[in-house]
Amino acid sequence: MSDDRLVLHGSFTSSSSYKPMLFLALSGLPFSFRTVNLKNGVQKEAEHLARNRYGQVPVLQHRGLTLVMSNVILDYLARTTGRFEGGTEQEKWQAREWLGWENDAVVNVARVRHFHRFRAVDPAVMAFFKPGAEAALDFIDRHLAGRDWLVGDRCTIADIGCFGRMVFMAEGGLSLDNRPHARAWRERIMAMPGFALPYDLIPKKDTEFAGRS
Ligand SMILES: N[C@@H](CCC(=O)N[C@@H](CS)C(=O)NCC(=O)O)C(=O)O
Repeated sequence: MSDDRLVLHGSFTSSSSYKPMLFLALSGLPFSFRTVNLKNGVQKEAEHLARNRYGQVPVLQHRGLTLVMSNVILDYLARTTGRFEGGTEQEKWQAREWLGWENDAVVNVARVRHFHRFRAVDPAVMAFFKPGAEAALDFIDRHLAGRDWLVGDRCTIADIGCFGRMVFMAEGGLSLDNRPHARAWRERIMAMPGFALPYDLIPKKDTEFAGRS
């Protein structure tokens, strides 16, 4: 396979995998998807650890490079394709600032969902993480009052990163029902060409995506 082809390793249950997957789907770029079965622990096997020392997904391989961490991958994809970049130099940095915040705050939404869906935890643990998750959703809702996108006047990697990480929120008992600005933003993202939700987008087996022009 040409090393110019983007190869994404991920899992259909993973919000971190969904983030770059959504970028690629919205961009209409061709790429190869390689599934990593998290349930069977494939992420901890030597072959995958050679790609990702942390034993996690996602991983992006491109032009001889191996990239891990979903926000690093979004940064790389925006830089190399020019898609979903901020409109000005300041906005490019702001988009990355949101990704940094996302990794501190929106990740709590993913944790709450993880505890609900995959690993029962002591109620005290849930009580610790849930307010952080709700606060992250409130923060996004407040920021979006009077604006369409998190940064500037267009959809950027900030929107893809934050939305992507919170996408499974209903599985964690969280919602945007009382967050009208965030709800309208989600509808805006979902109306974009190429959009699909994770279970419709991320395959359970290795797949070649042709892309669209
Ligand atoms: N900070 C990392 C988090 C990656 C992560 O937590 N991946 C999860 C799936 S969403 C994973 O691989 N879990 C399996 C494991 O840790 O064994 C990123 O943004 O890529």
